Amino acid sequence: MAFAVVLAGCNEGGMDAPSIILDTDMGNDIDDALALAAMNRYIDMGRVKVLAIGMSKEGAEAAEYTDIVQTWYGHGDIPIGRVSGNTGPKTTGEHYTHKTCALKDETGAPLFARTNGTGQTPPLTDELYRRVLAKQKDHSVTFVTVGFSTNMASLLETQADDISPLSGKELVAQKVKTLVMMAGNMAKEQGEFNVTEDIVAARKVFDEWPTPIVTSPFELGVRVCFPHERVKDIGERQPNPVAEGYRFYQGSEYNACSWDPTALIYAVEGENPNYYTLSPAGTIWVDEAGITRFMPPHQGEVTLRFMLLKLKFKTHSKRNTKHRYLIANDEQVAALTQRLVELVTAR
Ligand SMILES: [Ca+2]
Repeated sequence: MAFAVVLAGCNEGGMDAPSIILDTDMGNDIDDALALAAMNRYIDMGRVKVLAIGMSKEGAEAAEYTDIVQTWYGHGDIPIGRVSGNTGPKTTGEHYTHKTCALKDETGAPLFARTNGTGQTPPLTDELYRRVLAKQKDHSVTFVTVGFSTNMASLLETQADDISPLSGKELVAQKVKTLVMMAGNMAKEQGEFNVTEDIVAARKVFDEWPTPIVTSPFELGVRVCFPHERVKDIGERQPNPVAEGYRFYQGSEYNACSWDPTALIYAVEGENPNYYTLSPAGTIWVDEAGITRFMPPHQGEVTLRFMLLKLKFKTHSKRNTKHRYLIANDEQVAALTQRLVELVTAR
């Protein structure tokens, strides 16, 4: 079985399958569910190993809906964590997750199976992430966060315990290879949802996270739109919780902007020039209003914009210069959209 999985990965990508932790605000936008569907396809292809899935959204339905999707795709064994930290966003309420979880079959029983059952309380991501990270090889884990920075900021704050003698920051520095985020807007000085919902956490992560960071910014995902006419192709068996959630979210005529899957595709497939180009390495930081700015490496030419950025930048003492972001032209956006559709409608 392991041999077959390795072969499947080689056949398609010829690269080692990365180990990832997915952190999601499942339930706010439907693109988290599309990312989950794509992730499950990658698992089946042997392209990725998923260690844990954490919620950055409050409310029981985020984890319950994720459990339903994972169970449907045959990967309900991946541990799920609930939001940690006390600066998190208060974005509870009735969402597509709630409606999908409540669906019943003709006998009145829940329409979708759960692995973890209803009413169970998942562990906090602080504990789950520490436990998972402590068991991994050094510099082997890719964090993929497609929601708020809440859980990553909280993890950095954790202290040595019976799980690991390392602090959260030390554990991340030792075990994590890269943090891939859907966060920020690099094209305009405009707040982006994942950042503005928890500015304190986003500032902390961009300032203190000790590994390289690659972010897929707003202006990329807004151009990668899942075509609504393909929703019917999600899942070979009906009903499918991603398709049901999609219809509950904005109706069946909506072409879903797919910010989150772009980050996931990068995390799994790496630097694929068919889909995107990476910016040079520099420093991304977040101001008090949640605006993200990129400080490019100094390459000799001192422009007025560079000088202004440097003045603002001086107020920041932490200087991780290994931040990059994804850029895509129209051809790359078309290829990325096609890839997303292939992944989400594959079974
Ligand atoms: Ca999201």
